[in-house]
Amino acid sequence: MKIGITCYPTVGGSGVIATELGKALARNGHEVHFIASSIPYRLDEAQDGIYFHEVQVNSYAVFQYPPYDLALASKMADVIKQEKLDVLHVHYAVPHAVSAFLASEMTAHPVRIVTTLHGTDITVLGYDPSLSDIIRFGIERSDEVTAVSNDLIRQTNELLDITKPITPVYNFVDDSVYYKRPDSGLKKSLSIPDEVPVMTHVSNFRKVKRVEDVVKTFMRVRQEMDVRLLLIGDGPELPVIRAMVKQEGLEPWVHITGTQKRVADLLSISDVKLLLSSKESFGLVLLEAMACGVPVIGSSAGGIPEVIEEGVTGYVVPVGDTEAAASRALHMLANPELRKKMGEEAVKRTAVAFNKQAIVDDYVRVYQKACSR
Ligand code: GMT
Repeated sequence: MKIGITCYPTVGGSGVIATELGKALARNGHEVHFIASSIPYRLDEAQDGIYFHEVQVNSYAVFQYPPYDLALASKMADVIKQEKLDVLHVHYAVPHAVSAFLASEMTAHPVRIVTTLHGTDITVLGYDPSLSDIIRFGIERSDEVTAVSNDLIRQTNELLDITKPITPVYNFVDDSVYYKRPDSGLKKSLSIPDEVPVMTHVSNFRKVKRVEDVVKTFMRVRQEMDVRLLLIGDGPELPVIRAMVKQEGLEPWVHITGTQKRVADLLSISDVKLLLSSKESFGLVLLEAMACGVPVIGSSAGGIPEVIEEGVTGYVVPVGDTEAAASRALHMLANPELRKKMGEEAVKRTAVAFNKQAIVDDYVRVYQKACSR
């Protein structure tokens, strides 16, 4: 098949999934055309069967805002015509599904539109009455729609009153990147003694991630045992978290690493991973940790309970309940055998329930269904 893929190219779960999916599709013999405003972050190596079409957004004086959605639609229409795409798979309903609809109207070639919902387009923008009609339009004009968790489907139906069936297709993790690696001196380089356990959080430090709850959980655990905290990633809340760490006098025990390419190495020296968000349609970072053999503690938000098998690969705690998160973390960290067992179960679960090839095949079935219409 000839497949176009549009995603946000920046660091973030939706871009990671879109890019890894495109790479896997090309390896399986499909021709994949990425259409985005810059080369997606994970598309760092040349690969047969992969093409990139850059969307250039010009900023003319008459425009108050650069017209990304129109430039994207216009580029999509060009690529559909030139490459005779069978499917255009867009990640995010707004603006991408709407641009895709516009592009398909601009060309006579019968391309099928597949839209994947990742979360923020529904759980944040869906609450904005000025946007809900256009999000619904983007979804309803797509030939097939998928969402990354059952909870996201429930929220989409509830918030937007959607009647169109939405297929759940979970996220996956690449186990050739995310696996438990031997510690080649990383703990030492961070001045963390071998026997001291490590708690880790990875995110884009947006408000919804509630990183202050991670720090509070860590402080509570620290009252009982020696432990370190790794904060990986960057985003608007990082200065607030940095200030909190300083004010609480936690600097010697908290390592703020910023955005990292060596996430799998950092996860491999971690003993527990925390994701305590108020909204989270899936939580790809949980899967990345689980694949590295790290048990996880997540909040009960959105799709997180679909990722964690309660009591087997980690624990789910109510949003905002840092006492519960700390008690679960202490229970795990004080029982190395339990922690190890949960880590092993986590690796198994990622390989079975979130298997990359199986999920890539699920997407191909969705494309075939769209094309058979
Ligand atoms: O979490 C973010 O802020 C980034 C966002 C994105 O666009 O990458 O993540 C969303 O999509 C990921 C991939 O499907 C999911 O794993 C995240 O849970 C989801 N984020 C939210 O729902 C807040």
